[in-house]
Amino acid sequence: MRLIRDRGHVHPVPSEITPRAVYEGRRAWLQQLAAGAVGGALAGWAAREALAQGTAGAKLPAVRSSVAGAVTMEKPTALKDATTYNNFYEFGTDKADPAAHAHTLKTRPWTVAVEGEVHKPRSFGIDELLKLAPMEERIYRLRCVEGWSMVIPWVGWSLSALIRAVEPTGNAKFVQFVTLADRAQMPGLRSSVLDWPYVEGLRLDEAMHPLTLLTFGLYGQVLPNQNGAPVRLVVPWKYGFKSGKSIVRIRFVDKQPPTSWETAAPQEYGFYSNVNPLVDHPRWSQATERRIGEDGLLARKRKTLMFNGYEAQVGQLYTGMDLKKFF
Ligand SMILES: Nc1nc2c(c(=O)[nH]1)N[C@H]1C(S)=C(S)[C@@H](COP(=O)(O)O)O[C@H]1N2
Ligand SMILES: [Mo]
Repeated sequence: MRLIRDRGHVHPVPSEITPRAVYEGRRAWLQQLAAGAVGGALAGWAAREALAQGTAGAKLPAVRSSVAGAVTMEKPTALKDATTYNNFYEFGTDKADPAAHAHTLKTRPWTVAVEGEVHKPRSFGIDELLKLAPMEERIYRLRCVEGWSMVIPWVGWSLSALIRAVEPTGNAKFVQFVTLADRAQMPGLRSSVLDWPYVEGLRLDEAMHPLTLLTFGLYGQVLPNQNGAPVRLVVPWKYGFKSGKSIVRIRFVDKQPPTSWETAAPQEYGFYSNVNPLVDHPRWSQATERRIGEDGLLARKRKTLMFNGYEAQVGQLYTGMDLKKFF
């Protein structure tokens, strides 16, 4: 700080003092800003900044989707259930583990490398992905192979937008999704339940289907870490494990790629894994499901629907296929 001397006294330069009123006003303003009470441009700036940082709870605005089948009228599962009852084995195998441990996941900076059989391979920063296509709200049923389901308002855009941007070559027949595997951030990697990184895959036409959602949020907010921040897939007509979380690489390939669950137990988990009440898991029936939030003595089990209720939209992808063989 510069000082002025006058008649033996030493003062700071007036311009370098923050007057008390200004200081206090600023503090009040920051508090208001944090509380979301400041309207207009400043709040807009704060919201964009929170979104850019991937801050938990940051607003992720979206428009209602017009894609056929994208919005089920079923009652959404409570946000609390959707964010505390999770499968994300990189953070432990207990349903409560991801919510308890995923705070160590660093979601910025984040890049997704897109490579393989494409004319325009490139890396996307998460900020570029957030702007690549308009965010849509999709209210999807998600059914886990374990026999429970949820209804979640996801936020994202059709993966087809990204696929078009990188221009697959004629050799691209499948898409592989590779997710983060970092021991420093993910305590669950010490366990060998699965081969890490967690990998998943789709046939190219499944990946191009408008219902296949590259997902950045739920309930109008940035994805909580335990739900696969900062970017995951949601494929609503397949068992939940096809929807890989915290994706870092998307690879276009000519042959059906290995997937973590098929590698771990090929007789139990096939590549397709379409929700199908007619094909039982070798150790349990797939005919019914328990809707999370409807538990309790009086809760009735729901009948599991073919393709999880999305048959009208996706059934034609599988015409002529023996779905007992390609399970
Ligand atoms: N990387 C990764 N992605 C994953 C998993 C996982 O263990 N690791 N579990 C899958 C399973 S089995 C399910 S049911 C869904 C659960 O998503 P949710 O917790 O957001 O509901 O995530 C899938 N994606
Ligand atoms: Mo699952």
